[in-house]
Amino acid sequence: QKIGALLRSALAADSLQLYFQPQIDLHDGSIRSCEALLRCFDNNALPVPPDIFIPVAEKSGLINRIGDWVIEAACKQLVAWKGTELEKLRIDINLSGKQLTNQHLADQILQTLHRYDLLPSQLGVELTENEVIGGDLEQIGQLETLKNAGVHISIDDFGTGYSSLVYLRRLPVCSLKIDRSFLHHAMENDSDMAIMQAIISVGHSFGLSVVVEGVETAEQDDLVKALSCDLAQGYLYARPMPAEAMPAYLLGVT
Ligand code: G
Ligand code: G
Ligand code: MN
Ligand code: NA
Repeated sequence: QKIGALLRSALAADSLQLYFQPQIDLHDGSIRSCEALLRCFDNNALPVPPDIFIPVAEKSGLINRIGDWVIEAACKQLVAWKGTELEKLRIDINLSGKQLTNQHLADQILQTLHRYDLLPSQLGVELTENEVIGGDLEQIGQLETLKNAGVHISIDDFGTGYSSLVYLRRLPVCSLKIDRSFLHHAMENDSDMAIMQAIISVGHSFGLSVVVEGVETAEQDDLVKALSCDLAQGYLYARPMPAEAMPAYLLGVT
């Protein structure tokens, strides 16, 4: 209830914020995309973790308004980056499965992009495996609409859900993001290592790019390169940061 009220007042005051975490291309070190991560601050300006407020938002139905806010905020950020060194950066937002039950979501996203004079390829969406699999044909049709228009579609936390490989083949998807728990344990656990290798190999054979999450150490960076992952995200390269910090980060990298 307290968190519900906090979210409502944050929406009213427009005080939610997007943080951005760069994705590193492991082939050439370039950065062409970043994940947008929502931040909500309490009355003492302390961050409330999304793992806490997203489930509250989903239960209370606020997720639709919050989701709309995120779509708008990502588009505004892309506009703000126009004409700067960040203008080629794609922003990937997280979608909650609940949002896909809105039959107009895909059209709404495409219209918002159009209204801001942006290309669909400047935006990506991430959904977890179960949110995509659990969806009916209508919902998968919406993802298809987005993908056909050029929006990048990623399956988030891949490996933790229940998708069969046959199913994966039919889904409108561009990338798989391997859940960070696998990399975390891969160093000491052979079966986690085997799962990572399997995901990468399946992803590649379906023509998908494979993103590994949670790279924190140089050893893990070596490993994911050796396993021929395509992209990586993690604290080793950059923590999620406010938009203001992005230009300096990219300047330091390139
Ligand atoms: O940094 P991190 O603590 O931001 O994110 C924790 C979880 O919250 C992740 O699983 C992420 O997918 C989810 N999350 C972050 N931002 C958003 C958002 O804008 N919408 C939704 N639905 N989930 C988000
Ligand atoms: O579920 P999703 O992939 O959307 O969640 C992204 C979450 O992972 C965010 O909470 C983000 O802050 C977190 N994250 C990003 N990089 C790392 C990392 O290297 N280590 C850990 N532990 N968390 C990370
Ligand atoms: Mn994500
Ligand atoms: Na994830």
